[in-house]
Amino acid sequence: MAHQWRGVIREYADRLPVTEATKVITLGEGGTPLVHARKLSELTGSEVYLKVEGMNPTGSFKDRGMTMAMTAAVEAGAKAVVCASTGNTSASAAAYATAAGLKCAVLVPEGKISMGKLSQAIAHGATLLQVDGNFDNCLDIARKLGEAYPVFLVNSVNPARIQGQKTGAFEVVDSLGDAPDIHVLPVGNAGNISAYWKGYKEYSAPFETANGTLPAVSTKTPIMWGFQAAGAAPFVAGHPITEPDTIATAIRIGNPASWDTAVAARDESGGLIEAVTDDEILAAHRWLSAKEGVFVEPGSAAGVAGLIKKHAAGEVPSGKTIVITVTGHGLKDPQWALRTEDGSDVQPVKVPNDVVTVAAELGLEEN
Ligand code: AN7
Repeated sequence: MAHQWRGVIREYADRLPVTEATKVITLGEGGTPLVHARKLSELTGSEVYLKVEGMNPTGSFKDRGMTMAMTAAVEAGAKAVVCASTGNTSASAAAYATAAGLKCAVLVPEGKISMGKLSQAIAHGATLLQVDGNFDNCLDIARKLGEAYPVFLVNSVNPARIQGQKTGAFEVVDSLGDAPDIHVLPVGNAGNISAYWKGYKEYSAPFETANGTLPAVSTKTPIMWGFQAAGAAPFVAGHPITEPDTIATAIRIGNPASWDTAVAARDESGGLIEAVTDDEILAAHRWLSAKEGVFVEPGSAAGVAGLIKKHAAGEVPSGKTIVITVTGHGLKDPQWALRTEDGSDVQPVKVPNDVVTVAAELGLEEN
């Protein structure tokens, strides 16, 4: 029977801090495809799947957390919300604030967010301020606004965000029938790795709800592998970075808010958080679009870059199930697709309005 996906809160209500009386703010997020990655599976000898989070309403995984954060904002009687963002959080906050009928202010680092994300925040009517500073500076200001002014903070330091984002792990288990052996994802502010780990842990044990105890859904939890951009890799350095730098603007973050929970995810799962270079990120970005048919933004390719790098080092086991979250859509930041490996831009071939010339250009012979 046809089933219309109802968004992550209604689909997973018994595992989220909501009640039947909660007024749910949703745009139908979640229920994203888990795509078998044929070429990555061939490469590694494991079954590799991509959790394609670009299929969310605003084109990134942030919508899973934003439905919860905006629902909580409405429940708290907020009139306005604020967030700091490298782009995707602002796009999501702006859309969900519109759905909730709330005012939205977003703080973004000047010149360092993609055109697609900027357009989304503007299109949804957010007040967008470009701060003369990086994401970490923006988050400092947003936190202070949330504390001392009448605005509700919807960054992932708000626990409602992590609650919503943990549903990504639930969906993976629901699709595969059990948890994967390894879960790979990019790490920026570190909310998502924390959220997935929370979700996997909750699904692998009995879970107490208001209506009784739910049985465990999975038999195990995965090993968590996180990858940061080399120029913005505080977890690899072991301390915050004051001048983070990478072409992957989504994860250009030097002082992750969810530090302790990300370290716990890494260590409790027996996993790792390592770095990949911008060149490795762009190569993985190309791999996904040219070999798998999945178009992501550069930051989203960091997990895939990490898997390819670990494979080259002989550190990816075969015969396992591996899931990689690709976090945001390629149309967010499309100009990277037009960049060739030597750094020049692809120029489309121009042809006259004539079938014989077009056929010749395509190398076709008449049958
Ligand atoms: C595509 O939008 O931090 O480690 O302000 O947009 O949970 O922060 C975005 C982060 C990965 C990193 N991939 O996730 C923001 C923001 C994409 C992202 C991350 C982000 P976290």
